[in-house]
Amino acid sequence: MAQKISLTRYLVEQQRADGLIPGQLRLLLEVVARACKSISQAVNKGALGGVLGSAESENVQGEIQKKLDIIANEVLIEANEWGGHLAAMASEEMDSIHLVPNRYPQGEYLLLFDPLDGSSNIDVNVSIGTIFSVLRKPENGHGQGVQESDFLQAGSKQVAAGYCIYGPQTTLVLTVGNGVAMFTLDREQGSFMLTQEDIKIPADTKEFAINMSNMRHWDAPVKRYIDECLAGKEGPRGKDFNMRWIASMVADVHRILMRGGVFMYPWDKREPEKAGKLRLMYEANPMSWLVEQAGGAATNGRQRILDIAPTKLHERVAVVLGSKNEVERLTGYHDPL
Ligand code: AHM
Ligand code: MG
Repeated sequence: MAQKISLTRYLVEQQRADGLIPGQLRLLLEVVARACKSISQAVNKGALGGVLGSAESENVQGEIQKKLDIIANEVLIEANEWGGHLAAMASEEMDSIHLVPNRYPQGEYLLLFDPLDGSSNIDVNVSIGTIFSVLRKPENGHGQGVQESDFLQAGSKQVAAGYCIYGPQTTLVLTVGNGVAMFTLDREQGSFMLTQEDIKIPADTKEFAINMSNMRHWDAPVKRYIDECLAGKEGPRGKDFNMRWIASMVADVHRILMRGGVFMYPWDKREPEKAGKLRLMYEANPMSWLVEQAGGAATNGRQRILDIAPTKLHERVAVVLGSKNEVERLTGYHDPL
């Protein structure tokens, strides 16, 4: 039987092989994985752990927080504060950045996360997940400690990105820029074990994911694309399409990494001043990099997501990602920038 490879061993071997993972980054990824294990335990306990339901507070996006949103956020902060690998963190659940307290050594990385994505699925026992993105702290000219502006780097500057999905299995999916690897949590051993390497998304698909209830609010290119899919064999695409919408981006992206598909959360007329629902820095950027590393594509309809220069921490963005040929088709339906 082939030898099983733990996440720890995988990271050590990556560090040795091509230096893609410096020591501090390896420690960071181990700590994030440990935090995800602990979030997975809380998610698993559900009602028995008293973790379900609303926390009756609001985050900076004006969304009601669930108890597990707050628990997951605290787990990630506490796990990452003291190891010396980070300079600061940012989260969907915190208005502003969280600096590593002075009593701990400062590291050279910045960590961004959506501690528990798919919040509307928490109380109904449907897959949810943690999404994370790692940037290097820039050499800043402002001569002060880390500031929010230090986080405002394009997604192409990420040095690691991934997610952990809490579903029938707990699975960590990771890239450090040389492909996408997947690790499944072995609960008896307490470790993430490598279960798939070099994941590839097929360029073509017959499956799309979009919240169809928003159809009347979409822009013409998105309407056209979906209308053509719905027309099936008799329509211009000449094939029947299937639809999935889990309402947890982690679960929808995971399916796309496993078997292809296209995921869309486009701009819509409900809140025209917002570019989209999803957040650029800790949702769209890490997912876009994973998808590109798996041979797929990710745009906001007009532009490659990883090229967008962010202007604020909680910036929103329209998202089209997944199988390359479908993403290119829908992007082609939009007017160029
Ligand atoms: P969240 O981070 O507050 O959970 O919101 C993001 C989620 C995504 O996971 C998912 O794709 C989307 O919101 C679902 O939105 P909707 O309920 O509008 O379909
Ligand atoms: Mg989210």
